[in-house]
Amino acid sequence: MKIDVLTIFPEMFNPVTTDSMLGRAVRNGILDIRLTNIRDYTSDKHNKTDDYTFGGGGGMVMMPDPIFTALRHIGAEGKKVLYMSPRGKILDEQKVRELAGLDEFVILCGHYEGVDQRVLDYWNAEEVSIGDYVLTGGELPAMVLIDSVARFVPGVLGNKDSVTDESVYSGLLEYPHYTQPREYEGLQVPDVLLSGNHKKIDLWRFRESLIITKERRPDLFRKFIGDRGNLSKDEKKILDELLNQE
Ligand code: 4FV
Repeated sequence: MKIDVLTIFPEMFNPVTTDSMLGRAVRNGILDIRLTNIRDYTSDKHNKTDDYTFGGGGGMVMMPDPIFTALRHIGAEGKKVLYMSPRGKILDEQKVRELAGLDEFVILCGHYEGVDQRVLDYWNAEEVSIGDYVLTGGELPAMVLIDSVARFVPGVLGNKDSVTDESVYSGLLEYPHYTQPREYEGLQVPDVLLSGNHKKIDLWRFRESLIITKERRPDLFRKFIGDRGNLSKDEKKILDELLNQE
């Protein structure tokens, strides 16, 4: 998978392109993350990328020319161009899977008040948000998006990890995890996890996910209840017990 990133701070992406699983995927050629510094495509001696917003009200806006020039230089015509923005649809599993199915796409990272609207209109940029808050730049949101999408690219995750096992992608929040030692400062690991009884372990995990989801994300819980079609008899029993506690 090839991901082009347009940014004025390419060095921010060093951890993503060199460390951890993503860094290994880049070294192995599974991921090709290409960074383009918008500032390299400015036309003035001060490498100006932004100017005051028309209409007043303060704030700076990234000018169209350097971005248009950079997009043309990387051959963005005909490719999906994403713009990281609080105005966008919140990144979710559906969008992550959609992007993971592409051979390549482009991410534009804004700063200040954002980019000139003509960039978004002309390049038919799709605005994507990572949450309802405002950051200083689009780089961190871009890294979040790259990380979430890359996990679906074959070979990026180690054999021990599986993207399809993630509870959040099953509609529930993740159950609690424990590891060595079995006892730590008097704190125990739940016995069921040490029992070797995988059916009991799976049901324990399912119940824990239900409880956590019901408490923290009632929206997801309601949606899960509505879609309970493919639950096993035992799972349905656990869910009914939880619902009867209300
Ligand atoms: C953002 C978000 C975000 C707003 C102005 C970059 C900043 C600056 N991007 N999800 N929340 N972007 O705050 O994606 O252009």
